[in-house]
Amino acid sequence: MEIITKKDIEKLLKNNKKSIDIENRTIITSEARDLIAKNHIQLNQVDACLDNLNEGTNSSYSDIESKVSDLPKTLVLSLYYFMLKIRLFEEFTKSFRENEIIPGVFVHSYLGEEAIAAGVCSALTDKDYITSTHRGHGHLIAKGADLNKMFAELLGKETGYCSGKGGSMHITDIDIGILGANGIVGAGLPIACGSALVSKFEGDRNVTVSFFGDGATNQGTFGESLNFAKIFSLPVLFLCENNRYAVSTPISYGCSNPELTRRAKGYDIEAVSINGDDVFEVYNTAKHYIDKIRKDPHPVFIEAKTHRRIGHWVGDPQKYRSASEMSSLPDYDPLKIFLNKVKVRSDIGALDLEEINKRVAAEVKEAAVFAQGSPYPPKSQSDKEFLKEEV
Ligand SMILES: Cc1ncc(C[n+]2csc(CCOP(=O)(O)OP(=O)(O)O)c2C)c(N)n1
Ligand SMILES: [Mg+2]
Repeated sequence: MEIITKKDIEKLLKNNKKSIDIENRTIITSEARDLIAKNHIQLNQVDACLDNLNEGTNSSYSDIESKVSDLPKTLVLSLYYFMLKIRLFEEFTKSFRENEIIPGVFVHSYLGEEAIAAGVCSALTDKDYITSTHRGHGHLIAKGADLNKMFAELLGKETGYCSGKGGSMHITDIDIGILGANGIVGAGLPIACGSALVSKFEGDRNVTVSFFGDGATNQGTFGESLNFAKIFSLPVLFLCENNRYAVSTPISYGCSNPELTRRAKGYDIEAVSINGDDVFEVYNTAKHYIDKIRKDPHPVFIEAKTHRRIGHWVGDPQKYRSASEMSSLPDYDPLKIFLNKVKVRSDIGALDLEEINKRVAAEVKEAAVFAQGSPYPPKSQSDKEFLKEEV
């Protein structure tokens, strides 16, 4: 995807150009649009972006697992819908950050990890809870967060989740069970225990999922939370997204033993390791354990092995990753894996997927436009809303 900014238009004007030939996968910033209108520059139709996902699906994933066949069509399409929604949101986010439309420094992208959030959250009800991380956009979208408010928050706009004052890592929506993204690595685990403790006391049968990374398993909160959850038999699913890096530190260096399930088993907690790039494997495993936890409260640990598609943050030059590792990343693309596996479903055709492509592209684009068109919070409010009650 490409974004046309004010700077691009200024460059065109300098070269006396009066027309822009752009593909319809391009979006234009509002400042650039103003300049275009003022200078009567001609341009063709603008539309939302959509990666050509059908190209080059990887043959190493052609082994079709029967569990794809067992799921209802609406569920399969919904898994695709959420993965694609996360993908497009993150493509826009990446471009917005690269073009400094998103202020600040750190935007942590969920690109490449879409199958985990989509698969796990599709096994939850609206009343279940999640705790998220610094890399939280995918979790929030899959749990039903409002895209308009999310984009607006990222852009620092008044209409955002925190009136534009919290940014990417502070998005919370208690009404739909989102107990917060979190900039502090490992901070979600004890919050999840607190939430699960309430469910246990109240007997409400709700389940809390705590998402966290491989790096977070080195934090003290990891051991404390797993021990606490075990001794009180809390209804909590610890969902470790193992993308094999904590910033630039590989798991082989940062973790005493990279077999992370052993850490959970040390607390006598049932633990499994799965392919986190395969949304069917994620959904089926998560559903199995979430149903069990709901019936009989107890903690479970799932390690979902995955691949971080870009840097730790948007703009990270990733000098610590080899060329061969970088070139292998498209092989693990969860959307391509999905499209390859879904071919066995004779009841799901190109038209079904195309309809979702269009719907998602429209929703994401609309949210991006909403955020760009929203005002910044007024200066007079800059020190407000940080505390629940004014002191
Ligand atoms: C308590 C704490 N220590 C350090 C950091 C800086 N930091 C931000 S993200 C990160 C790496 C986290 O790695 P991981 O848990 O594997 O998550 P990933 O970024 O791979 O999704 C670190 C060290 C932080 N935010 N909080
Ligand atoms: Mg990691």
